Amino acid sequence: MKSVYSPRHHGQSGQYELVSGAIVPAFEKPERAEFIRARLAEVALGPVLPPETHSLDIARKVHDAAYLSFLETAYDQWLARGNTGPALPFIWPRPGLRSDVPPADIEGLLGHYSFDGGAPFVAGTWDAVKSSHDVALTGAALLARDRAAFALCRPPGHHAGRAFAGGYCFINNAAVAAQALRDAGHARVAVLDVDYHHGNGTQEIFYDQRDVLVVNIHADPRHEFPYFLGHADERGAGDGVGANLNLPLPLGTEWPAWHAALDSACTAVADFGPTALVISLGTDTFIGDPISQFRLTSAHFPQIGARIAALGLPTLFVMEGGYAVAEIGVNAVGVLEGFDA
Ligand code: Q9C
Ligand code: ZN
Repeated sequence: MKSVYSPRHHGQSGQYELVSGAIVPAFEKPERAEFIRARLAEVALGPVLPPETHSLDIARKVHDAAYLSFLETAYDQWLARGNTGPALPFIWPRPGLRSDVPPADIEGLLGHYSFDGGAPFVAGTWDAVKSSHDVALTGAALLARDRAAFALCRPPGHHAGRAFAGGYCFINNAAVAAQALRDAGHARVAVLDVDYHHGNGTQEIFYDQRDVLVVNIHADPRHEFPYFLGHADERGAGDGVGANLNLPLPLGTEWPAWHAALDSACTAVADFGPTALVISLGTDTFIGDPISQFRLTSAHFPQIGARIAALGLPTLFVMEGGYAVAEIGVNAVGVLEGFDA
């Protein structure tokens, strides 16, 4: 299997985040992608290609144009205001406040275009975000000839919605890839999200569409981030009713229950009848993950790949979360090896 990788991901670095009331070093850090790249080489999975530069035309179909412009200019606006360091929001327009009038000041705009404080901007953020988007689109294009490909995206994307960042995500790389596959002629595309956290952004983007099935296996949002989306009763809206499936699982979930959910998810994908599949690949389901509470071991990840391969679909793997850095390469590449086996 070919992979796509860009060193420009390093632009998103040097961050801190707020966890349980304390400022701690960011979990979403450059080493993540480097450990995966090293493991790709170690097992000789296949060629690692640089991304082609793509326009934002496809991204504009899944994100608001004004939001994309905000992402591109946010850090310059932060500096122009006289601020320094990472740009982070501190106020959000929850119901009861006005969200229909975008603020003119970057301090307000950060809250307008985010749902948490987990997507910080630094000088290299836009370049990294754009490269991650290019990695996803280059991976999607490989499916014209190849059975599968791996987009080593960083920063991740599945928490980013049509007009909001959050949860370490800015552009929704998996959604952009799914849209590219639609545009390339696939009448129905499925997105299967196996990251520990619910992919609220991907769900929101495609919620009222019947041409893109979105299936999530994730920690029950009553107990885990992103808390405010990802319940089992969210089945899609309008034309999209029936084209969204959430399989929330309790904290502490081990392989047998997780694998049963994967089997249900794969049955739903097969029943939908897609001609292409995008996997939002998070390895934060791993027992050693520092911010997550499922209990998969490294031996389980190849079995995930094997079950996905049994669907027999052209498949693009898009990297999402996974914060046990020392094991992220073995776990993520393990899924790909299991698929290829
Ligand atoms: N107590 C992805 O996996 N912060 N995003 C959690 C921990 C948000 C995860 C704080 C986690 C976002 C792509
Ligand atoms: Zn995650």
